[in-house]
Amino acid sequence: MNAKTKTFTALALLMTVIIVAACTPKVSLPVLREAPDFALTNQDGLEVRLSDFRGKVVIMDFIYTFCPDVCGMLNDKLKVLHADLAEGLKQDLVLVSISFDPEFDTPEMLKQWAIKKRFDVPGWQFLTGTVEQIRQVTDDYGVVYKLVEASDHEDGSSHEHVRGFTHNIMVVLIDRNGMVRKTYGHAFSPVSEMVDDVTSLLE
Ligand SMILES: [Cu+2]
Repeated sequence: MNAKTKTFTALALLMTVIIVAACTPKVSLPVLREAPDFALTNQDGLEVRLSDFRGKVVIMDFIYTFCPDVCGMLNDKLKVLHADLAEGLKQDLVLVSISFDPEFDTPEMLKQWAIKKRFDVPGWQFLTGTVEQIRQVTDDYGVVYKLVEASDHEDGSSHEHVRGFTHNIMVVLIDRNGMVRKTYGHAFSPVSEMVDDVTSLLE
């Protein structure tokens, strides 16, 4: 090969690499399992099933409205995720927040919380149910939570106005076919990771 041919070959190779890189999605998420279905009640008092959203991508988290910090932050993150998605993809993403404090989080309470905190993405579902229904869905999705009694406070103090749970963080990404594709287990995972993941399922 003369120098010219070599340069040409190298260029052609480089172009191929660039084209392949551009055509390959940034992420390729495995299919983990079928997402267990449920029927719960939303902030407008309407029954909502997970299977209602077949054909859409669902991002679902588990929260309680009295949470002093993490649950609100998590929902702020879902809002940013929606904002950061490409314009043409937004309408195919459904946000779902399920309360694990159904005794306190009535539909009306969830509605007020969403208004107060400006969780105002169109179609966002805030779900609650009976204690048994919530126990089932949290078991199905590996959500761990425990009501902390006032007497449990380490300094022995009592805060009657505080309703506290210790809980893990569970955000579940479900594809258009109702399959779990990824879970996020900590509050500080970057939104950009979720944006890439959701985009890979929507495109
Ligand atoms: Cu919380």
